Amino acid sequence: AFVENLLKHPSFLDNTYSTQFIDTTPELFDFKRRKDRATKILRYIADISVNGHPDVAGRPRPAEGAKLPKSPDLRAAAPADGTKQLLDREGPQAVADWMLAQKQLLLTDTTMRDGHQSLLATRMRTIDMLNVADAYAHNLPQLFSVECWGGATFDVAYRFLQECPWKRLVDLRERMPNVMTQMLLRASNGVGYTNYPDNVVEKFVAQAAESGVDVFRVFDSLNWVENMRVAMDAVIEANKVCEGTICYTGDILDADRAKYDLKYYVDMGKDLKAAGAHVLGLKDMAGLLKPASARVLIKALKEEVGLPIHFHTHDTSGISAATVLAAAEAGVDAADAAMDAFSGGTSQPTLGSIVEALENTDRATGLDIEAIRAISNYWEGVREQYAAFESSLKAPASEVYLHEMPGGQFTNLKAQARSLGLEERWHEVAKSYAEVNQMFGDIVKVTPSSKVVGDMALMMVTQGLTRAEVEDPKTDVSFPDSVIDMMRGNLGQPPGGFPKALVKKVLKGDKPNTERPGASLPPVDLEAVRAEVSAKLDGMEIDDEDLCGYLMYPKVFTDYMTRHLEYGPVRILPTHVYFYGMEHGDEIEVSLAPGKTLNIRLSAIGETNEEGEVKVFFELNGQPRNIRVPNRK
Ligand code: BTN
Ligand code: 3PY
Ligand code: ZN
Repeated sequence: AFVENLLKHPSFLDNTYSTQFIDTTPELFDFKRRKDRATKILRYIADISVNGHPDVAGRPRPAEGAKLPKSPDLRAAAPADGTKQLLDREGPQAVADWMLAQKQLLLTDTTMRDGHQSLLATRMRTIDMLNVADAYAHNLPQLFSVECWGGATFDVAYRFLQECPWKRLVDLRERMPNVMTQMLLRASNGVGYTNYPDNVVEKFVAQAAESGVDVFRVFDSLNWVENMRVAMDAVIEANKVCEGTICYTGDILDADRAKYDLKYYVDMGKDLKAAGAHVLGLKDMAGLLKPASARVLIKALKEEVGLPIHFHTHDTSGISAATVLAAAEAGVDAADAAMDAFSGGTSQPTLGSIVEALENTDRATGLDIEAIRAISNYWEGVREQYAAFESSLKAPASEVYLHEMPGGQFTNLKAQARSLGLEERWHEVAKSYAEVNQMFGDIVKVTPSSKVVGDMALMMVTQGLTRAEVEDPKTDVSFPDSVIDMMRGNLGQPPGGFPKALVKKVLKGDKPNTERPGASLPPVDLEAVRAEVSAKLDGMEIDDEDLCGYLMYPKVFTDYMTRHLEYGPVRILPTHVYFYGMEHGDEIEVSLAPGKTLNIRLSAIGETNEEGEVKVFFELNGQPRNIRVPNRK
């Protein structure tokens, strides 16, 4: 729909083609359209080559002469049937039953979602995923699932990568027809940071299911099952796998953290089962679950809940693989890991090493270790291209047990601290984060509640405020908006509620809402919103995927679309060109559609003229093309 409407867009109508001519000459239609998209892409390359990409300015570059990632060889003639066929033929309950009947530890590969979210600020582009998707389908058909969507990837795709997250999903689904795709869904917070109206959550889940998500890991950032039902019901309604998820915090073996004890987790597991979960997710977003605690927790959940259990953790501490192995011994059904080159640190434990560790045991995974190594080698080449987004965590750190920051937040918060001039005081920020958690009543910290704790911690360090001062009714404190919002109840309620005295101080006596936030949010008139977005974008047709993008992130979506009209489908560019442009003599081949390739050669970059513009000289499929772009340097 989008491409048709590009033709109605003023920037298209402005140029020399006659619309009359196109209308009456259908065979030329496709040619003009392609030519127009090619021009837009040349404009993007010209702009980046002259001005650089703002996101990588001043950041480390890929190593000189780094070899470009090469897709692994396919080790089978066709993708063998996998979990996707089981789901499509027999439904989500059959998947859950099948999981319980398996002896091997089932594995989910998180590289395409949490791996790069936790290591590279979520910046991995779709093209780098698609170039290895065939290898996953052909060479690793025994994977339980590939986590490749949701969490932070949704808004980062639009916001920073100038690509449509839905297109990513549809394309990956097509290239991996045999393995279930998996997404991370923040329950009523969708893939955003705020509670959406129920009908928005329902619409989003239905669309995600239709566009290609098979397994939905649904969690709530305060572990409030009440606030997970709308999302879970929508997944069940779509006949997809509903992984109702417990977020793990504290330590069940530590008597000082009795709020989150074994009984708490078992009760929550039972509640999630009663709410219709097919699979029980255990999401250890900060990597706090220790091996000894995992043995106890997994055993109890297996015995008392009875659902198959899917365990997710992070390696910030450096011992997460030990926890996965302990969980495997205790009978966990499935676990998450990242391909070796995207594992460790704030990411997941190492997939290849878990496979090796379980070889010749009764939990052996059945995955082909040579295939894993080849795929990891590919990812190694990909990671090099994103050197600009590497974080500064040089070694595992037991400090994670102090601050309890989620892996996905750690690098972000560190970057935020750096931008506030607090880089040297990072360990203070970490301490403050822990203190804020206690002040908030010891809550689960995961998007979006983790962001609230982070905002407060940064503010306290910046302003030199102590916990005692913040809590003292006589000291004036101007709280961050996110803190006020959470204390109002807009993210829901933690177990036991927020501390009353703090709520009173933050809300200056206003009464908080302790009901489920969605209960008081009026439904959105979806067709009215569709018309509104369309009007903002010159009458462009807005399909359901676009509508869902707008519903989650109105400004991010319209900004994306506006740039898309200017620069075209830049997702097809190789990553080094997307971030660094081209130099004279460089030549690339890109694919606009199957069988429609563009050969692009940059022949020269001219001088800046009096209007401050630079002429960039290209050859497009052998034909000279010049593009003028402003020099913004
Ligand atoms: C961004 O906006 O930060 C990411 C998308 C890329 C936008 C392109 S980069 C070249 C051109 N110059 C800009 O400032 N924006 C577009
Ligand atoms: C997210 O919500 O994006 C997370 O990764 C939480 O762990
Ligand atoms: Zn995670």
